Amino acid sequence: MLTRVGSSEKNSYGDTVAVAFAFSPGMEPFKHRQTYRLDDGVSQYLPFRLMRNPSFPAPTVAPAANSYLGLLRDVLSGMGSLNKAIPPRWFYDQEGSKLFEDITRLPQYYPTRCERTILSTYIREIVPLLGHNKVLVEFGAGSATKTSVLLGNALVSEYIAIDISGEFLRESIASLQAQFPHIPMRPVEADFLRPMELPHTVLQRGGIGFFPGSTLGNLSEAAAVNLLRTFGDALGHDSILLLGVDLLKDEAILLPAYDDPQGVTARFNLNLLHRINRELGGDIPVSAFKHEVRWNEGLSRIEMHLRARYDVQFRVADCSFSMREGETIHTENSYKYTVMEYDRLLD
Ligand code: AVI
Repeated sequence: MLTRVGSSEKNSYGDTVAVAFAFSPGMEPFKHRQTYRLDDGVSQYLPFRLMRNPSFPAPTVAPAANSYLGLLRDVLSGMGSLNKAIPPRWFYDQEGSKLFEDITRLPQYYPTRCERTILSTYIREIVPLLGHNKVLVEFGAGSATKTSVLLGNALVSEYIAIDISGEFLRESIASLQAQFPHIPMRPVEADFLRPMELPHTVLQRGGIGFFPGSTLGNLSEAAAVNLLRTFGDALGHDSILLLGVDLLKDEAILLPAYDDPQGVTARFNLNLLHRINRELGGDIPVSAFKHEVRWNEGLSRIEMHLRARYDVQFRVADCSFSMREGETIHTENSYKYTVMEYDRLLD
């Protein structure tokens, strides 16, 4: 069932959902909210939020792309820690981006399907809220498959697609451009987690930030709040953010979504080791590792790890590492929010 969540409706967990808030001007970026969610009976639902942004200064820091040094720093520091971990943004090289697209088509991976349904069902209601002739800015655009729903219905003056995986992004934008030849499009290879300066047209005309896919859920709460502030800064005065976040649901739905029997998510996770070998001259024996998914109830998050099947030693960029059987490299968190927690995050 699709619902627009009003200010006093109950969700299936019984808590009240509030959608309109007033913040101190200039203190918090996003003021007015509207939520759309999908509840298909097995608590598979996911909201979109529309938020309006009051006045904000624009930062001047340049974006950092998918750099060798960034990968080297994160791998050496993450592998040198007591609890080994590598940030999930390094999943998305050309191969990883393709594997992620395969994940989004898996029957077990519900978020992409749910979001598309919400967007296309409510597009007539969403479009007037977006205004006219603003610049659409998608953060982490990837294959930009949901964007065509917005581009085909909203009146936007330009489309800027930001993604860390440049080659993959350029290919996706080329096919989107063929579909919408009248809309100027700009692919920008950048890490949207860093403060960024967007083309001046965004500040002139106002921006519509588009951040679907529940990528916000891959960040800790503090990092998620920082990111929303970064978006507010980059989009500037009188902008809007359309945001998709996955909600808490049953473990029986969550686990197969991240550990599909077809092994696609396992290949996605293990590709990180192949990438390290390829790009940092590593000799990690990839077959010594297996994909592991855990539901961390206390922290309300899915965790992905790479578990050593046996004691293993390897080198990366002339540094030696050893891991004991059963030891893991923590590669991703995917937080699942209740509507109340999500609202608190936005507050
Ligand atoms: C990109 N991100 C929101 C996905 C998620 O669901 O956390 C990444 C992913 N990892 C495994 N499957 C999908």
